[in-house]
Amino acid sequence: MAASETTRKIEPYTHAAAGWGALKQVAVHLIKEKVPGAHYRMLLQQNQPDGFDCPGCAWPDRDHTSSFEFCENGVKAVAAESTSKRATPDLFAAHTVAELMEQSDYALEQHGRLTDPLVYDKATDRYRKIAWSEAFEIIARHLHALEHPDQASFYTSGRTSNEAAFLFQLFVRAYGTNNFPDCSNMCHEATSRGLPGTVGVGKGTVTLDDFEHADTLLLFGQNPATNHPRMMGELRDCAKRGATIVAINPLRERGLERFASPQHPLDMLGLANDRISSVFIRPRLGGDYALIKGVAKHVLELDLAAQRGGEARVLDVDFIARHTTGFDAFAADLQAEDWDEIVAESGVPRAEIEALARIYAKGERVIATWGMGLTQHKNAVANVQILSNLMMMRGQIGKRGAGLCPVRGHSNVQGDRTVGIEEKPTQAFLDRLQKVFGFEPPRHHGLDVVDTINAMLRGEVRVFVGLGGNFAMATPDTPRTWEALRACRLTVQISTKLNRSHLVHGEEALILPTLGRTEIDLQDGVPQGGTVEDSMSMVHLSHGMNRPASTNLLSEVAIVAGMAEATLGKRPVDWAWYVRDYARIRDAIAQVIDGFQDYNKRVAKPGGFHLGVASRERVWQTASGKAQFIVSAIERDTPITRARQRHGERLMVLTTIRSHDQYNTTIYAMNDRYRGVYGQRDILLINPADLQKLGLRAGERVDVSTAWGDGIERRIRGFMLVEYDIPPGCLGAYYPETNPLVPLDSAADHCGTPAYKSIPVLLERTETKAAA
Ligand SMILES: Nc1nc2c(c(=O)[nH]1)N[C@H]1C(S)=C(S)[C@@H](COP(=O)(O)OP(=O)(O)OC[C@H]3O[C@@H](n4cnc5c(=O)[nH]c(N)nc54)[C@H](O)[C@@H]3O)O[C@H]1N2
Ligand SMILES: Nc1nc2c(c(=O)[nH]1)N[C@H]1C(S)=C(S)[C@@H](COP(=O)(O)OP(=O)(O)OC[C@H]3O[C@@H](n4cnc5c(=O)[nH]c(N)nc54)[C@H](O)[C@@H]3O)O[C@H]1N2
Ligand SMILES: [Mo]
Repeated sequence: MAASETTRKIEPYTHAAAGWGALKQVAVHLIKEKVPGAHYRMLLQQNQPDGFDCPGCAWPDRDHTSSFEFCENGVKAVAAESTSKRATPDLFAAHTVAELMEQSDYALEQHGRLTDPLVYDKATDRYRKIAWSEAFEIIARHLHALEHPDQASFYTSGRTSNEAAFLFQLFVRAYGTNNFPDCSNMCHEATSRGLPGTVGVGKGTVTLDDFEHADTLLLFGQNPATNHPRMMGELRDCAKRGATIVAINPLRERGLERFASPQHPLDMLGLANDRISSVFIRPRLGGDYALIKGVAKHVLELDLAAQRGGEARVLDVDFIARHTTGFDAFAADLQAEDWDEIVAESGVPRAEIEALARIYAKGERVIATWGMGLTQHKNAVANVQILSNLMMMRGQIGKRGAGLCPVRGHSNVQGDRTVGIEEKPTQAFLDRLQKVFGFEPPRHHGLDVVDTINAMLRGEVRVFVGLGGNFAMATPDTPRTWEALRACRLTVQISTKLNRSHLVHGEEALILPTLGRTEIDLQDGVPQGGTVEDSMSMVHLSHGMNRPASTNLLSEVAIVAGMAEATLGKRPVDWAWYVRDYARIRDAIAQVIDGFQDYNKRVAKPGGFHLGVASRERVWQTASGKAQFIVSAIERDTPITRARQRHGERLMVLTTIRSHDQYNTTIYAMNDRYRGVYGQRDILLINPADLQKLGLRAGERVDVSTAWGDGIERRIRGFMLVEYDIPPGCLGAYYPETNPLVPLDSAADHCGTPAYKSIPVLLERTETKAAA
């Protein structure tokens, strides 16, 4: 088991990120997953023009045709999928669900790939093999039995291809609901909802080419050496070119400081300067909004000073006049903001905020990137919008080498939204669906992730279908989410590997095993490709190369079509006809969604095509037709400030983050190399001053409970304290073990994302010695 693979230890990591350590880990993971030698060849095809798209992150591919871009965590993602281990019906015959529930999440995934469709048998508490046709009929029977289609909810995780996602939304809307919770609701939703208000499009405005021309990079709340390792190539090249790189992160992440590229021999030999960030700014958790506001305020002050001194303006007055509205109100709000408040709320000294403002103001071509550190807070939408405001002050949007760069998570999370996985579809999109397919789609908005859980708890959603993902573990308030799933009449999970969501199920339950992206998908004897859209709106085709893990797997496209046909017959389309050739689905997408004209032709070109983002061209699809400065305030009354009033200085704020050896809820191993944590995940990062203040010692075990004040006890037990360079009052721990602490109603304003990165908590020494 896990812990025996590496002994528990805490040992600070002193090398540059990546380097030899990364190469060594690749071998470790290929061997552990017993990846067949014949499959190694495919690693060279990862992100190559005629290869497959890495199922890891959404960072775009460099347009290189010969050299192989090495990525440790990409290899782990591929190794996890092309493992030779199998979770066959025998496994489920040998163990009841209750027994499997005793196994760790790590152990569950280690059973390997699912091989056959399975149905839950209540009498024996076991899953047993079932025919595909029978499985589809069970789904149809349940969907028909509902009084209203809104009593079913259809989740999508972001690995699903455009083709499968488009067919899924067509099926679900033809069935009659817009209930499309998706992983994006928990991820970059603040970006997708926040940016349309400022620049008109909920996507980033840069491409990789811009990184080659930027002179300044501001990296907010992301950990690329672990979560987007291929981004490190761009950061390294920018650093070598002399660009100024600023990391804004409460944790001093190793990979943001030093990085040795396995692509470059001098780096590997330690002969090159491996510095990444020139400046590190460390706000307290959730302090980014106040920090960015402070930077904007000082940019205004610098501009006034420049005017007084007769120097060149700091603001891009031409851009502001021609392209924006609302600047005066924004400027007035900045002027009225109090510096003491900014410093207190951000946790950053005024001198540092002013220094950051000077760096930003000096930059001719600035890119701002951001990850979950900005989007998983109560004020996440305000975070994204004020960053957009800041960039607009100097016209840093829609010019070469500059722009907004949200760094998405799942490899096709952006594409899934583009092709219609959206619980709040526009009327224009629905009109097009209606016109092309001749049915009346539901017009009212559907449920997102948190809404779905609440509706299940109220008995209003009775059927759940998950196209990928691990809903039971990724979502907040774990005990309540489990109660919600268990209250369903039917839960269906379309998955590659066994996970907790298969074990926390409804009265009836199905597991439908699917092909992964690395596998050959044959339809009518012809290999099919699937398309994905990366974080920079590049759409490309991906072809699997490995033999499928089992002969009884169906592609996601075929599974969606199977459910649709069993439920709706040939209405509104002949589903099987689409399955025979995915190019037909792409033609349908092109008819419904702008930007996809000649889809098949354009995607056949190596590297694919850019989907076009209006804001990148300085075309503003907002209400005013201009980019809009949005005024918002530092919030003074939040769940955290209220908890602090109740608990005083004992109150701590917890952020939940990814280790280096996990992919979301999939745990590859128990280590977090760059943070120096080995053989364990039940740890809590804490500042030494807080240990002293709370009368605790490093190495001791504590219980963590949420200070929410709603009478519900939310507690995790026996977490070991690890002294760490993290701002006072802040704690860090791994997701998903910490999800029981996140209240369902602790969600971001205007977008509903759970506030996974600012949980008010209290610590107590764990009572029993047994936990250690
Ligand atoms: N190997 C691997 N790759 C992945 C994933 C994975 O699990 N493993 N997950 C994928 C997915 S779905 C996603 S969304 C991305 C996630 O990629 P990231 O956004 O990098 O993910 P996280 O680990 O959640 O945390 C991000 C960083 O935010 C910082 N942070 C926490 N709170 C705050 C805050 O209040 N302010 C600021 N400024 N920073 C803060 C943390 O210290 C951490 O460095 O990665 C994707 N890629
Ligand atoms: N506390 C806390 N919670 C969080 C976060 C956090 O930072 N902190 N991050 C949130 C974020 S950003 C996200 S994106 C969500 C992630 O939420 P999800 O996307 O729901 O979770 P994953 O862990 O990525 O899903 C893993 C499962 O997907 C299945 N799978 C893998 N590949 C495929 C495939 O090709 N097809 C199909 N059908 N199934 C496949 C496997 O069975 C695997 O067990 O979690 C969120 N939850
Ligand atoms: Mo994500």
